[in-house]
Amino acid sequence: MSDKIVLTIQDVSCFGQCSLTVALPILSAMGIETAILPSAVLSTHTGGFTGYTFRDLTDDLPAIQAHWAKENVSFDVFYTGYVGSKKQLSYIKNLVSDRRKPNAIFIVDPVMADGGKFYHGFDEDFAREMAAFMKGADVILPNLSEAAFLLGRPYKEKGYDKAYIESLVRDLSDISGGNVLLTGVSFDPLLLGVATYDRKKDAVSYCFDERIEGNFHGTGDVFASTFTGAITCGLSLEKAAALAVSFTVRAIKETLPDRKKHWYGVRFEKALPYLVSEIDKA
Ligand code: PXL
Repeated sequence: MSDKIVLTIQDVSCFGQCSLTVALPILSAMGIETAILPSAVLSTHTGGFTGYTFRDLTDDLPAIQAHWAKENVSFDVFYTGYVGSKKQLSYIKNLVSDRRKPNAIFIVDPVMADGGKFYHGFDEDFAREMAAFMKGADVILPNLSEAAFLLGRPYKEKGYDKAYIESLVRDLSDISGGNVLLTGVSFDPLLLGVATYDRKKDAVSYCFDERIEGNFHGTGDVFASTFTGAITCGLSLEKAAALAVSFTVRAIKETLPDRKKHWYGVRFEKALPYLVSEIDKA
């Protein structure tokens, strides 16, 4: 079991099973001490609800960082997700370099888009800032839409080949300087998964599982949290990607019987015993 401390930076969507309400239970179930830095507090996530509240916490960040510095609080792993403002990106960058332990790992999920469209409140300008923010990240976890916006290229949902995916992951890695997990990749209508680029080995590998038709909100956060936990526990890049894929698929399957009513997220909680047993075996 890992004795590393993860700091995850993303919003609190009070209702809706995403961001911190997903990351914290997943990392805790994996036995990992997890500190949180909420980037914003929303009454719900923005994917399908209307009229949600949004409190931006950007201005709280410098004081939180200063207090942690005074208390000598530092972290082994940083995992960033949904970040509410451009100004916050520069505060977070500063915090990561200030509060890192030697050999700390920096994981960035550049949450901003899906299905070829930006989430509410994000635009090309934010994508440019996010690309700059990712420099120096050890691992980045974009989906295909985020990859397209980060590289300023048209979004391709399907009809691509391995050469296209491999040029995307290599170009993304040139932006960050680290490893890349590109999610939502599919070469076969029955399979969906992730392309992993290991920069040191200059090698691309793939991990697929069954494709379950439809859009499941919050699965990017389930995936990124599981991956972060697995890396923190010492799994290799490929094994961490494979565990994140299989746990995400299980979380989706738990939701299927109740899908209409439970449209806003996935019932990942029901799949946590599987995650615990897999991480115990690893
Ligand atoms: O799951 C990504 C996410 C996180 N946080 C908020 C969101 C979304 C996606 O829509 O709206 C607030």
